[in-house]
Amino acid sequence: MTRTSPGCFITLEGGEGVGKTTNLEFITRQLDAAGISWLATREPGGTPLAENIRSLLLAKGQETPHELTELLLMFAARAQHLDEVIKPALAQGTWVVCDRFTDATYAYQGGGRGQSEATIQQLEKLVQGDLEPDLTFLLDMPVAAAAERVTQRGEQKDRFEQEQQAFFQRVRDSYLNQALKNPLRFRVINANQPLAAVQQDLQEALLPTLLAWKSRQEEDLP
Ligand code: Z5A
Repeated sequence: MTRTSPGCFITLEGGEGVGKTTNLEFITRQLDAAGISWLATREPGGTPLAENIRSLLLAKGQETPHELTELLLMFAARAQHLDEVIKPALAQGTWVVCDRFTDATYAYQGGGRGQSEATIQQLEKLVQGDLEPDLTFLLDMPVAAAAERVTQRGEQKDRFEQEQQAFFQRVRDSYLNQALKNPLRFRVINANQPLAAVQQDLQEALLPTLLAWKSRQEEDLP
């Protein structure tokens, strides 16, 4: 009997402007080269309903969401995204590469806004059960240098991007703390170097997961 190995769930994390979007494309090119089927997605978002929630969250509207409202909307979008996209893809053996996931909630709503870790953990358990990424790349760089990249990009800033440097410093500290607590899942990548060097580091960090998955797949062959 042939079994399909479940796909691998990879997330990219980091503060604004650290290069998540740029490097997500790089990772999917590596997966193509390895002959692996993949799906790229993002949070908040990834389904029509969750993308609508994203618009509500990022808009600089007349009514600023209460901090708990913001937290609940993040998990509401995530619940939809998991059921509609992430879980079905993983079950079929497709790799899912996601631009941000729950570590962003701990960093932004926890570290940034001050929501308690216990509250976030409760929602995480409710929405995800035991599901968590297999591998998380934390693209890390000083807050001021990342802000400079965002400014140079020249796009209008969304509601989060308008926050002050102190907010983003708390976000960065929270991410680094999470990486320290979860060394098996996190790979911290120095994002404050030329793109080619960042991508060299990413490629090396991805390789063991790729090889392990391939060998599991070979074991599953009839
Ligand atoms: N959020 C939250 O609060 N809670 C949650 O649970 C989740 C999210 C899931 C939207 O996320 C907001 O949602 C986010 C947190 C919140 N707000 N913030 N801040 P997002 O991921 O869509 O937004 P973002 O972080 O602002 O993404 P971004 O601005 O698109 O940045 P990026 O994807 O990390 O960077 P990039 O677009 O790939 O690169 C930025 C620029 O730098 C670009 O011009 C690149 O060409 C350039 N770049 C990239 N790498 C390099 C290197 N190595 N050298 C030089 N230049 C580079």
